[in-house]
Amino acid sequence: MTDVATVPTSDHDPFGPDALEDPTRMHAQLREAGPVVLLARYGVYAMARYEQVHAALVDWQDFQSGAGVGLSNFRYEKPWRPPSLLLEADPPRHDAPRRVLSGILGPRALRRLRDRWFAEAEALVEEVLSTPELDVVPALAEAFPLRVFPDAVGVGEEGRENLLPYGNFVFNAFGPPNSLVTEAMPDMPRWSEWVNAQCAREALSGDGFGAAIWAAADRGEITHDQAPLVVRSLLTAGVDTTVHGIAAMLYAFATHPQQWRRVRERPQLVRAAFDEAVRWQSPVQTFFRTATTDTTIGGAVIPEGSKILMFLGAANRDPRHWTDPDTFDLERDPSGHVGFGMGLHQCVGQHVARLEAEALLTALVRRVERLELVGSPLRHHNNTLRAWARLPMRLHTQPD
Ligand code: OVM
Repeated sequence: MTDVATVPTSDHDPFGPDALEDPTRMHAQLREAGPVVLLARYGVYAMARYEQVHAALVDWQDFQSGAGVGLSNFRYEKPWRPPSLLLEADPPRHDAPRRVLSGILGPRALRRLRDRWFAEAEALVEEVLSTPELDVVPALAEAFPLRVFPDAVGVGEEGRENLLPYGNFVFNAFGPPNSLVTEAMPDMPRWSEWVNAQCAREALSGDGFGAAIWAAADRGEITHDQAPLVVRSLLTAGVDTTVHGIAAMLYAFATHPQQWRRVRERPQLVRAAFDEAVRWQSPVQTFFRTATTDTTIGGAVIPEGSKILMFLGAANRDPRHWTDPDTFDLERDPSGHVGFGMGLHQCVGQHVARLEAEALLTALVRRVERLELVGSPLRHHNNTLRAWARLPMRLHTQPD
């Protein structure tokens, strides 16, 4: 006979306005409560400690994605859109689309974009500096990814304004059907139709990531039916995430002037800086998994079929794993953070995200002596994303 531990219960609503405004206290309480917690409000389990989150993310056999990585369980509920072949699939179905995208978005393939993106970043920073006081969310965090990423995919100019709201809706839709979801419902078909139309071969330029996905279908690496859904993954996951990752980094430096001086002294720190910002803010806060078997966590049995919420943001600040986790610090080695996930599903676009951030930060480091917050930052609430709506800053330039 073994004792079966009971799972602690929590009344926290991770998708309520208080937690979305600042999840820090909730994260600490969920980590303290135990290795796994029952979120009474939703009847789902949650893990907030690094050890358990990491272990579950790498264990795709026991913690599947195919029943959806949002609150909705695809075993019982019809998904609002055809499931992603990457995010919402398990091996073996997941593997061919993953292999194809890994090649197209891998470090080797991105080399041809590097010089162009660095030049684009310099041009944007130069433009922005003509107005030294401005909201860096639209001016930098949104403007840069929107300048380079849709071009790299091969999307036409018309209708690009649909990309951010569509992504924002998808990330909200991983949560419960609260007002963030229901209030956007009327607009969703318009965004969705435009995005789906851009996934067709005819809509894409001949030299981008999109065309490369269709070429992989021609080679038989995925089917022609799968190609538009793989393109859809790029357009869904590739914009809001990088926007909020870059915004997190700009906020981090504006609030840590000492760290800005450090990166200016040693520009080779730009890559670590982005990963440390991703660890510290965790632009993607949460994803669910579904237990494929009765599984024991910390002595408690989580029944087969249960949804389990992985708090990436809480794991990334777990003091059981990190020293001074709440400090944004370029001296630390942020590797092993779960801000891009971990295991089989770990962000396939992470090299794209890092290259965007590196290009923009390099241009800023060259020209900007100090980033100063000149007004109140304003959070953008999303059921999955930790995001900024507004970051008013003065960008102090080098006196010539
Ligand atoms: C996808 C997808 C959508 C949202 C997020 C994501 C972070 C992937 O459509 O594949 O990964």
